[in-house]
Amino acid sequence: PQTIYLKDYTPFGFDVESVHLTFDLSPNATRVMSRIAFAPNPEATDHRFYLHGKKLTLIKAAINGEPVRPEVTDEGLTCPVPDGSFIWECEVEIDPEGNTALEGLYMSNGMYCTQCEAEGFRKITYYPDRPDVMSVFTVEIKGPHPVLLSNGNPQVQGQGHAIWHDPWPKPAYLFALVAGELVAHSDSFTTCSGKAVDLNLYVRPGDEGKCAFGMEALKKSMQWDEEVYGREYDLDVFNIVAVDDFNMGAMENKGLNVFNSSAVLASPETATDGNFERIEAIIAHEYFHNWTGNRITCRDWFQLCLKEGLTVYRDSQFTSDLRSAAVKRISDVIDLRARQFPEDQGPLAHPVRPESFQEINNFYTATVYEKGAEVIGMLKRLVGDADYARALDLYFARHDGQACTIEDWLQVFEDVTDRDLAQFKRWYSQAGTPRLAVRDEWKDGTYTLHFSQSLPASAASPDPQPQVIPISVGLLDPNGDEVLPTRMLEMTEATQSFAFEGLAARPVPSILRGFSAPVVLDRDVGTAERAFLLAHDTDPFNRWEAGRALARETLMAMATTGAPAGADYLDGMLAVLRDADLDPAYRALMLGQPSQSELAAALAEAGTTPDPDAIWQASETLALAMAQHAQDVLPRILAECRVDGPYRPDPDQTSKRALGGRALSLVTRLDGGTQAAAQYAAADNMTLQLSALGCLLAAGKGSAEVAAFYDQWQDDRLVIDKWFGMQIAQAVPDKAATIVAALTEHADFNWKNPNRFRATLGALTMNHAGFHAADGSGYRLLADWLIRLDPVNPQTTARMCSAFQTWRRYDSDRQSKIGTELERIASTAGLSPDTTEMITRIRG
Ligand code: BAL
Ligand code: ZN
Repeated sequence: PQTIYLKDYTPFGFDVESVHLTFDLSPNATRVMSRIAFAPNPEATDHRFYLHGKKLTLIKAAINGEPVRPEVTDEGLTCPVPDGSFIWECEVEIDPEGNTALEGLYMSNGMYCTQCEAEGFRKITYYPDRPDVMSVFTVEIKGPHPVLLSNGNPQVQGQGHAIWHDPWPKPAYLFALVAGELVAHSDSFTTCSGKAVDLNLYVRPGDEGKCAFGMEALKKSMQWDEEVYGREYDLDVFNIVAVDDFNMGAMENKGLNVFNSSAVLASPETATDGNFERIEAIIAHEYFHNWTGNRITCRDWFQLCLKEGLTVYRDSQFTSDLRSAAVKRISDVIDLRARQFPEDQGPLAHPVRPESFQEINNFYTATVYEKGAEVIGMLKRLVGDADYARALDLYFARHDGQACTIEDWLQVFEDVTDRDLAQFKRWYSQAGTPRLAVRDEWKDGTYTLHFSQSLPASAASPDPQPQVIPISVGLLDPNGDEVLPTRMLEMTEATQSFAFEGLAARPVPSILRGFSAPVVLDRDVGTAERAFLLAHDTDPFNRWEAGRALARETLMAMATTGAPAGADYLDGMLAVLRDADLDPAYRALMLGQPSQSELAAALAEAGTTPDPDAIWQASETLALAMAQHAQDVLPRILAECRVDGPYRPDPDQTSKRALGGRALSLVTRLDGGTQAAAQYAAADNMTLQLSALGCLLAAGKGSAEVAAFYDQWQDDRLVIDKWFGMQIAQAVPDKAATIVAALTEHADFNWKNPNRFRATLGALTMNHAGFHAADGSGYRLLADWLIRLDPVNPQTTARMCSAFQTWRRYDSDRQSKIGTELERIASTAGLSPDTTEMITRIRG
């Protein structure tokens, strides 16, 4: 495979003035006719005419009406062209039904749909498939389907024929087409300037009852973007389509978002509170891309974080505004540590803006997305809210209609603030998670914090330099009262000290409040101080963090020395659980244990080889100890968390069910499942039904409920994904691979459907001790299935290879077993470039 470098960027030799596409749909022989107006790009020096194209059968081509015979390869074509402007016409044939990779134009349950980001458009027709080539598209669709959709506004809509015109210049990756027997859930939105926009959510017949929540989320997103970012919608219609077979969560195609059905369809009976919250966030994310991604796009794929980091940041602001900001922040940090930290600290580490890649699909990563969003959060913290708003206004005004870079993005902040952001830019160019060590000193009424930052050298950053780290700090006095409210320290040096004078007593510091930078904080803190912060910290994030650290430390001791559960942890948690003034969702997060994979990482960092079985056992033992410690209050908590009245996925009810779910899982450890079985039997919504099922399975019970659940939901594919996933999530370590193997024999294991594959094999990789079973059965099973899926769907295969990225943490026996599987995958004949790149990087 070829490596592409950021430094080699050159503009395309031609501008595309207009694109006219005609689709004659047929499952195995769709014809695509293109008529494209090219003109020499005055900013380019290389004027060779090259169009990308893959898996296309060229029928004919012409320039200015004269037939031509281009030179065609597997990747594209070249052709002599006249000087000046010219019209390119071309007809190709493609096979949507045979397209199992789900990239380009493909079929899902009889409907046609597309996925073009990043480089799928070249599987539809010959085109300069690069994000800096933007054009106005007109799309004509012919096919025997009641619904025929593309980007922009409809010009003609009739049976078997439609024409769509998108007036906004866009890159090809934002192209979309959908055709099928679909039904619409419709609504409308009036924008701030009084323009009416038709909103439609298209679904398969039978799914109409699962649209209302997504539609409300869309309207809230449209309103929020007007109010908070001053961004108004810019077409007459906004369409969303739900598709069952989809590699990603959703896609922001201009005016025609295509969604994985799991990211949009929801009803109280079939979706959990977590599903509803995720749907709200993804609808918002894709909608927000209309400005951050579509109106202003990326110059090249190295700049992916320009749109993704910013849009993730914007959707997190949206969720914080609609729901609890503290809960959202904590949830985001849990996710960052679970997905981004291992990436940043292992063989797949890359900068937020990578400088080279082989397969761009492998760079839709937690680093580009989530660390990319953290970087924007830091920038906002450094410049302040007012200057952030001014910089964003300037960004939209200056770059509307352009394909931009991170340099363009930082320049607007420099222009607005007169700050030099050269050092800040290292957050985009250096890979790895910085470690921030801190020690404190108390002398004569002055309290000093001495910080030092370090970043391990890596291939991407062989000579790492200090980064700008915003460190939010508050100080508490020994009574737990705040003596210094949150203040932001701006660290720019490798080592730097900050002094606080005039204090009556040595304070207790609360450092990195709100997780003000994506770093690992190293500080020797005693259990008593952690317990003090757990009880008193006024910063909700750091209060949670204190509990998390206590949990981590006690679990590490339990897993390595067999120590009993820590009393400070148990007492502190009990006090939190009892505190009815605290948001139940916040208490629920507090009660959650660090994941077993996070514990494995923490042990490895501390120089101890993690033992997955011992970690699993410690987690089980701690949960039982917590249940026993909280025994007296659990009935009251369960009663408090009962929700009367009809189900609503709003913050109030969701919060109660979150804490109720935690309480039930503790109670199940004491009563063996009596109350969980009762909740299962009485449940009238999926949140309660699924949480009860999970509790029963964790207790080694629930076989009757598993069978009943299947009988009840066998016709609902999204619920059956949960059925697969829950059995695997709750499998005990030594049975996990056997259970997964049995489930892959089930008639409903449609392994070509990415959701089902993820619900099964993906769930295995999340069951830490099960995946890392000492006999290697988990590794072998995953490798078997990755090898089978790769020729069918390289993108989903490559993504799941990251389950092996942490392999160097484990003992030599496990490393050897994983090494064998990596070798087996790598030596598979015809392995895709996607998977080849991932396995090569993971093996190092
Ligand atoms: N652009 C790919 C899907 C998303 O990030 O919204
Ligand atoms: Zn996105």
